[in-house]
Amino acid sequence: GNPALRWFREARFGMFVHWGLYAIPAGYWNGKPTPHMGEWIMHDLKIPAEEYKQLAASFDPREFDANQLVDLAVRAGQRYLVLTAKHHDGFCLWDTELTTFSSAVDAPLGRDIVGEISQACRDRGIKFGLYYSQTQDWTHPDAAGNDWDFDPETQDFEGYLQGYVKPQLTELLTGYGEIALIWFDTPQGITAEQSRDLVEHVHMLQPYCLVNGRVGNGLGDYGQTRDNEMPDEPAGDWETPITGNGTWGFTDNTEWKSAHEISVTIAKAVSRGGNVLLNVGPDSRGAVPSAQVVELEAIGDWLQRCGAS
Ligand code: JFZ
Repeated sequence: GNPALRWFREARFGMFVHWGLYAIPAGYWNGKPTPHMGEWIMHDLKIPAEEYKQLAASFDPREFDANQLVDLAVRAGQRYLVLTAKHHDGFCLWDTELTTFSSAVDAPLGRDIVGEISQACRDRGIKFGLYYSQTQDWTHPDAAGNDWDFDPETQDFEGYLQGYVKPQLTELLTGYGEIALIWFDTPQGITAEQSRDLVEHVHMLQPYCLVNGRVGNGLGDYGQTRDNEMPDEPAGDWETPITGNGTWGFTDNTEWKSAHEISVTIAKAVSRGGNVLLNVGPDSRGAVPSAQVVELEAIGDWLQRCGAS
């Protein structure tokens, strides 16, 4: 196995950060509620790419402070953080050469969020990883997932992987120091050869960067459970991603799991050899909902009292 699994096995608890343009509509498009998770609004309401992309012009969370976010992870007893560099909508949280659809160029904010959070993590000894949607990209004409704007019959998915995904991964794995892991997602439709190509590309650039199981086709350095689920007993290296409130991207949902429930989930996962990656969905100003801040602090307290952090 990858020697980097050493830190992963001791990590136990991490912060997942789903942040992007979907935090602006926050679950509603022209007053209409989206039926599922906030970050899926473009897909579920079939919003045309040209219309959705205009959200970038309102992405201006000037008050966002990466140090505050990572300080919260530290207080919660979390040892790693995974940020959505690019989710299914294609919006990029770094200054990429491959598109202007990013927090650094199309957004008035004009900042490199991946750079800011990676620095804050490095300063605090928190491992830093990146979520990257490798198959779905609803604003890229050759990627999967958007059949209301693009025709799957004429798409060049391999061209998108070679000409867009891999160059973007090169940027992320060469421009921001040590990347602890790449968190791929929704591998449906990707061939074994294509998954292998991505794993090799990551490891060529950073041999100790872990790749999660959702790169597809049984590959990757560690396994993923279904969201909010876990195996009954120790089962190799695994992680369970969980939401705080039933959505990954920010919405007005207030059905928070209790700090107690999450603490029990962590205890169970640790006793079965896995890690819990708990999501936070910052709002359009970059703030973590205050109810969740209180909760994270209570979990951190609990971990400290039982000697786990
Ligand atoms: C995916 C994404 O579509 C979602 O937006 C979020 O980023 C989440 C962490 O990952 O959703 C999934 C993927 C896989 C399962 C469930 C939701 N699964 O295997 O049960």
